[in-house]
Amino acid sequence: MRTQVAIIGAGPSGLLLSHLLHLEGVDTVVVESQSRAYVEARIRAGVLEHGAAQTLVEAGVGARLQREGLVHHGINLNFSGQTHRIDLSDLTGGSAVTVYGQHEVVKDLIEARLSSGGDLRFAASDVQISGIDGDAPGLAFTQDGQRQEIACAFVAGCDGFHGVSRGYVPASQHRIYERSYPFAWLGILAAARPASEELIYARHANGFALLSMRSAEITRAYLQCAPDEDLAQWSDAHVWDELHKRLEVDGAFRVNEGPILQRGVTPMRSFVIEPMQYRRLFLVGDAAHIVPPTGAKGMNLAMADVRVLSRALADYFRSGKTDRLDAYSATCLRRVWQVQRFSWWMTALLHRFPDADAFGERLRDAELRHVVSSRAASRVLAENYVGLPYDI
Ligand code: FAS
Ligand code: PHB
Repeated sequence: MRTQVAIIGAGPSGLLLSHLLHLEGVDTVVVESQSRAYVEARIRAGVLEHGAAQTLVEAGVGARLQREGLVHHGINLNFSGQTHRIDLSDLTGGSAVTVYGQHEVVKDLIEARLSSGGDLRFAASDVQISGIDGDAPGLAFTQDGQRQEIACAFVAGCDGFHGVSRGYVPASQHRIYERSYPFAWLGILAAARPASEELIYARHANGFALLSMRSAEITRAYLQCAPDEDLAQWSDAHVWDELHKRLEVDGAFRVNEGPILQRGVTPMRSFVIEPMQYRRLFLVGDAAHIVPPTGAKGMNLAMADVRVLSRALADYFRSGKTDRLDAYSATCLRRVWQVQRFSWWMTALLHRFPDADAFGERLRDAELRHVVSSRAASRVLAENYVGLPYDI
C-alpha cells in the first residue's frame, strides 16, 4: 500500500487531519487500534472553542454541530456559597463556546471521511513506524490477522498520550516538560436534565466540581477525587450528595439526579514534548501534549495543531516547500504553552490541594474574588476560555 500521509489514531486529531488533507487533495490512510463503535462511543471532551467550531463548519463537517450544539455565551463560578457569571461574549466582543461532545465530533468526521472514500483502518494492532530518518517512512500493522505495510512520505502521530508514535523520537532529540496533580476527576454521565443552562465551575472545601451537559436531557458532571480513587467507594447517592454540596449557592442550588449511565476517573497532568516533530514524523494533539481538563482545552488544542500541520503538508505536496513543515513544532508550541498556562491556572484556582497551607488557600480565594470583580481579570479568563486567536 502507498499513501502520502500515514496517520496513526482515529481520534479528533487523526480524523480532522485526514479530512482537511482530503480537502487539499492529499491522500491519507488512518490506522486505529480500536473499533469504529468504540471510538464513536468514547465519552471525553465536551466544549468546542469558537475557532474549533468554525474550523469544523468551514471544513463542511459542522452541519449537525450547528443543529445540535449548545452555544454558550457565559460560564459560572460558584464559591463561598455564591455564584458569579462570566459573560464570555460581552468580554470577548461576541465570541462564545459550543457544548458538543467529542464523540459527536468523531462520529461526524468518520461519516465525512467514509462518504468521501477515506481509508480508515479500525481494529489495527501492533502498529510500527519505520524509516522516519530517511525520505521513505512506512507503517506496519496487523488487521484481521494479516500483517500490512504502508509506504508514505510522512507519518502523523495522532495516537494520544498512550500511543506509540512519541516513542519514535530519540531520547537525545527531545525534552519532556511535565507536572502531575495530587487529584483526579471522577466524571459521570447521567440521564438527568442539566440543572443549569450554562456550565458551573465550583471551588468548595470538599473539592472542585463541574456541572456540564451533553444535551437538554444529559448531564455531564465531575468531582475532584484522589488520583487513585476507588470508584467502588462512590455510590450513586454519594456522587449526587457531593455534587449538591460542592455546587451549592446559599443552600438553594441542587442538581437534578437521574440514572448514572457512565462513570470514570480522569487523571490530571500537564505534559509537553519538545519538539513535536522528528524528521518525517509529526506528533499531534495528545500524542504531544496533555492539559488538565479544567480549561476545556484538550480537544481544542489538538485541533489547533491539525490546522497547522494540514496547511504545512498541503504546502509541501503542492509546491515542495518545507518551511511550514520545518516550523510546525515552533508554530504549535506558541499556542501549546499559552493553553498549558491557562489550564494550569484554572486548575490551581479551583481545586483543593492536600498540601496547601492556610495562607495559600486565602490567596486562592482572593484571586477568585478578583477574577469575578474585575472586568480586566474576567476578560483574561474569557479570552482564554473562548479560545485565543490561531495566529498568536
Ligand atoms: P485521542 O486520545 O482522542 O485519540 C488517539 C487515538 O489513537 C485513539 O482513538 C486511540 O485508540 C488511538 N491509538 C492509541 N494508540 C494507538 C496505536 N498504537 N495504534 C493505533 N491507534 C492507536 N479534554 C477536554 O477538553 N475535556 C474533557 O473533559 C476531557 N476528558 C478526558 C477524559 C479522558 C479519559 C481522556 C483520556 C482525555 C480527556 N480529555 C478531555 C482530553 C481529550 O479530549 C483529548 O484532548 C483529545 O481526545 C485529543 O484528541 P487526540 O489527540 O485525537 O487523542
Ligand atoms: C465536559 O463537558 O466534558 C467538560 C466541560 C468543561 C471542562 C471539562 C469538561 O472544563
